Amino acid sequence: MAVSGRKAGDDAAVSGALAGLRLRPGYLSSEAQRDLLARLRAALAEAPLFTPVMPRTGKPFSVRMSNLGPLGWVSDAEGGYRYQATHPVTGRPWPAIPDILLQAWREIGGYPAPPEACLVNWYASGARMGLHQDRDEQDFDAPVVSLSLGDTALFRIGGLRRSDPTRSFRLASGDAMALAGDSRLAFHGVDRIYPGSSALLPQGGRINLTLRRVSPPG
Ligand code: MD3
Ligand code: FE
Repeated sequence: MAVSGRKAGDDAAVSGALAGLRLRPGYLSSEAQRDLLARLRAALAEAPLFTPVMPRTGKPFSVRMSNLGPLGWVSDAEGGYRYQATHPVTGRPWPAIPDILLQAWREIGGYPAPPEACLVNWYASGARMGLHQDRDEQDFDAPVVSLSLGDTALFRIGGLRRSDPTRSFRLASGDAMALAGDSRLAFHGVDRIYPGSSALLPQGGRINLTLRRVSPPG
C-alpha cells in the first residue's frame, strides 16, 4: 500500500479497498503548478465554473465545477448525474485537456487509452464533498487520476460499502493520486479545506482535477 502511516485498528475492508491507491506527494513542481494554473484560468474563461445540484432535491453542491475534454460530468435536478459533451450553461463543447494533464495520466494512470473527461472541482474555504462513490462511468477498469492545487484538503477514503471504516490524509498542492483496482469504487470525500495553507491561489481555495475514462476503449 502506497499510503504511509498505517495505524493499528485499520481493518481489512479499508486496507483492501486501498490496495489500488497510489499517492504521489509533490508530483508537480511549483513551476508546473503555476503553468497548469495559467492553463486552467484560460479554460475556465471558456467554460466557467457552474454549481451542480443534486438529482431530485435540487440541493446545490458547495463545490463549483467545470470540465475539460470530450466529455464532462454534470448534475441537475431533472437529469441527475451524467457525462455530456457540452457545458450545461453555455452549451459549448468543453476545452481540451492540457498536455501536462495527459502526461500525468500516462505517467501515473498506466492505462492504455487516453482520458475522456477531466472534472475541475473548485473549493472555497468552507466547501466540502460528502462521502460518495464515483460510478457514473462505464469503465471501472480504468483508473481515476487526481491532481490537487492550492489549499490543502483533508481527504477521506473508506471501503466498498458506505459503512466501512475510513481513513483520512491530507492532499496538498502538487500532490497526485491514482485510484485503481478496489480503490476505484471506494467511498471517499473531502471533509475540509485548510485556508491559507498554500500561496498558489492568491484568493485562497483549492482546485482538484480528476482525469477519467468514461467508456471502455475500442
Ligand atoms: C476515490 N473529488 O471529483 S479527489 C470527485 O478532492 C472527488 O475533489 C475529490 O471525489 C476532490 O469525484 C477527491 C480523489 C479521488 C477522486 C476520484 C476517486 C478519489 C477517488 C474515485 C474513486 C475513488
Ligand atoms: Fe469522487
